[in-house]
Amino acid sequence: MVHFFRSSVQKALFSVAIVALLALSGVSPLLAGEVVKIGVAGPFSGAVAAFGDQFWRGAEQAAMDLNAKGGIDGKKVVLVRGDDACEPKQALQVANRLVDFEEVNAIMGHFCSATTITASEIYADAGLLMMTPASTNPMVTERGLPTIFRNTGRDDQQGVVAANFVVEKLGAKQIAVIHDKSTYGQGIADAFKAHLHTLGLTEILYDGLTRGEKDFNALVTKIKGHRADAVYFGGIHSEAGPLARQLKEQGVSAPLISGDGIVSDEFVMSAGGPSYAQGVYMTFGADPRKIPAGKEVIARYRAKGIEPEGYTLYSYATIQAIAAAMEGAGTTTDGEKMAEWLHTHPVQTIMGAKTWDAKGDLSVSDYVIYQWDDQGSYQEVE
Ligand code: ABU
Repeated sequence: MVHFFRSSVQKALFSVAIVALLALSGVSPLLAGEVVKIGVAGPFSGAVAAFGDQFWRGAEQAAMDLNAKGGIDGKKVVLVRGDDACEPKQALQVANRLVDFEEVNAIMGHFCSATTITASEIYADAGLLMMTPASTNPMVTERGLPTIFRNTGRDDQQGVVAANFVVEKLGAKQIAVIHDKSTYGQGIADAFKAHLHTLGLTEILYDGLTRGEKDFNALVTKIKGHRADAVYFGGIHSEAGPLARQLKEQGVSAPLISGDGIVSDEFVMSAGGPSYAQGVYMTFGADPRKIPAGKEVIARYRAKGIEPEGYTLYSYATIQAIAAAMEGAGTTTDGEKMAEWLHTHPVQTIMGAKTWDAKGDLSVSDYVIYQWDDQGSYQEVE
C-alpha cells in the first residue's frame, strides 16, 4: 500500500517540524494521547454532498454529547473530516492522510460503497477500526478484513425487500431494472434482479445510465416502449430525481422504486419539487426517528432546526459504537482489540441495541418500504 510518508523517520521529522512551527507561532500543539481522533470520511463535496452533511451532523452531535460526559476514557473526542467526493481515488488520498498524517484512532466512513471498499484496505492494513454508517454493497464486509464494520444493512437484503414489494404488493409483472453503473447502483439493481428471478419473473429491460447526466428522456422512451408496469432504479438521488421527473413528464404511470441512495431531501430538489418525487418508493431501515432510545437526541436536533433525516442518526450511532468499542476493549489505539470486542458485545445506541456478526455486518436487517409524499417527506408504507 502507498502511504503518505515513505518512512517513520520522515514522519517523525515532519511531526517535529510541525510542533516547532506551532511553538514558534504561540499555538499550543495537542500532544498525542490527549485526545481521541476519529476520522469522518465521506462526500463533503460533489453530487452527493447532501449525504456528507448527514454524516457530519450525526458525528458532530455525537462527539459533542460524548465530550459533555467526559469524552472517551477521559480523553476529548476530536473529529477529523476527510472529503472523498464519492471518488475512489480521492478516498485513497483521504485514507492515507487520516492514517499517516492525522494518525486517527478510528474511522467513521465512508458513504459510497466504492470509496469504502477502496479506503478500507488502507485502514485494515493499519489495523484501524473502520465503521461505515451507510455503505451497503456486500463487498464491504465480504473480504474478511477483521477491523472493517458497517452500521447499516446490505444490498442483498434491501434488494430482496424491494423485489418482494414490487411483485407481491404492487402486483407488477413487466419490470424495468435501471442502474447507474456504480458499485452501489449496479450492485443493488443486480440484487433486486436476482430476487425477481427467484420469484419466477424476468425483467423486461435491464439498462444503465451515466452518473452526472441529467437527460434520461431516451431511456424513458425505451421504458415506455416496453410497457413497464414498475421501474426499479439502483443509484443515487442526483440521477433518481431527474429520472422520476422525466418519467412523469412522458406520462409513464408505472411506479418508480429505489434504495437508500435517495434518502435525502435532495432527491426532491433534484426531481424538481415534491410533485415529481411524490409516489416514488424506496427501501431504507426502519425509521430511526421513531426509536425511543433516540428521543432526546432527536429533540436536540429539532431544537436547532435540523431534521435528522437519512443517515444522520446512523452516523451518530456509529460514533457511539466506536466509542463503546474503545471503552469496552480498554484501548483507544488497538483497532483489532476494538473489533474483537464489537464481535462479542452489544452496543446501546440511539437506534437501540446493535450487535455485529463475524463479518462485521449488523446481526439484524430491518429494511422497510417508504414512499415520498406531496410535502417532500418520506413515510413508511409497510
Ligand atoms: N447505500 C447508499 C449509497 C451509498 C453506497 O452504498 O454507495
